[in-house]
Order: sequence, then C-alpha cells, then structure tokens
Amino acid sequence: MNEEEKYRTSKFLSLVLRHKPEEIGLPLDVNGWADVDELISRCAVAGKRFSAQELEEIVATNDKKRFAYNSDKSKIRASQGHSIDVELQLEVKEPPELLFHGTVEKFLPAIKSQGLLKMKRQHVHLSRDRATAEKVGERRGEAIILIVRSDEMNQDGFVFYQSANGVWLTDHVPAKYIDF
Ligand code: HQG
Repeated sequence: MNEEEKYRTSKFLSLVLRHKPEEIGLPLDVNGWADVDELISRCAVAGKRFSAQELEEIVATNDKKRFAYNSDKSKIRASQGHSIDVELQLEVKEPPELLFHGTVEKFLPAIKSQGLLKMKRQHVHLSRDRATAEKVGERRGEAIILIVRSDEMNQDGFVFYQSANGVWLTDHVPAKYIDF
C-alpha cells in the first residue's frame, strides 16, 4: 500500500469509526469498538480493500495516532473525534495552564458570545501547543489561534479529559476563559 492509499484508507476509517458506521453496516459497541475482522470484511464489500497487516501499518503510522487497538488487537476504535454517541471512558485529567484552539475569523463573533461549543462532535477539541492548533485551524482557511486559560477553568470546576492520542477535550469553554 503506498502513502496515498494509506491516507485514503485512513480517511475512510475515520468516517466509519467516528461518524457513519452504518454506511458499511459496521456494528460498534457502546465504547466505540469495532471487531477488526468485521471491519476488514465490511470495508472490502464497500470496495476498500486492505489486509490485517496493512491496517496495523496504518494504525502505527497515522500522523495523529487516530486509531487504537484493544490489548489483543481483536478490536479497533477511533481515539477521539466522534460525532456518534460513544462512551470512550476517558479519564479526567488536570490540564496544563493554557491550551490552544485553532479556528477561523468567521466563527469569532459566535465564539465571543457563546464560547467554544462542541458543535457536531462530542467535545470541544483543544491542542497542547500553538503549532498543532495552527494545523487544526488551517483546515478551514487562515488559522486564528485562541488561548484557553484551562487551569483557571479547572479551578472553577470544569472537567478536562485527554484522549489516547493526546488531544485535550472538554464540554464547553465559556468566552470569559478565552484570550482572543
Ligand atoms: C468552531 C481534527 C461557531 C470551531 C482536528 C471549529 C481536531 C464555533 C468548528 C479535531 C463555536 C468545529 C476537531 C461557536 C466552536 N460558534 N463556531 N460557538 N465553537 N466553533 O471539526 O476543533 O484530523 O468539530 O472553532 O485536527 O476544528 O479529524 O472541531 O472551527 O483535532 O483527527 O466550530 O478534528 O482532527 O469544527 O477539530 P470541528 P475542530 P482529525
């Protein structure tokens, strides 16, 4: 499998493991896990063919470590980013003093009045460094970086989680904790 094929397969895996498992009739359990053999066979029926070994390579080399196996590698799930309702059983974790969020200009008026909302996903996504937030924002145009005073939020009782691949997650960031 070349880099382009790996990239396209990883995009497809994000689609079925985070957003639309029904597109290929893939059952996910309440914690978001799919059976690896079933994933491979259902993807093949949908015209996306890859072997168990190729899947392992995609999981291992994915730039953001988006997917994770269970201990015996019989199951796989996305580590974060879901729009479907899954219980990832994330551990509550104390955040660093500041976290970053990359967005674009057109969302600023709404963010200034409502704060950061989770929109279609299950959490608001925050990055631990500015460079990562730049990449997130650039998906939509010229990135605007917002600085979130996460330690202050935490002291005020807001809960933070960190996904298996290092993304910081929370339910809502009120505007008063954001430096624009
Ligand atoms: C914006 C990718 C209006 C928010 C990335 C963002 C990340 C508001 C968009 C992960 C708003 C939601 C998540 C408000 C927030 N009014 N707009 N009140 N509050 N927004 O894609 O953080 O490559 O759901 O600024 O790298 O951009 O898929 O969230 O622009 O880690 O693994 O609404 O997705 O990861 O967009 O990105 P998203 P996000 P993957």
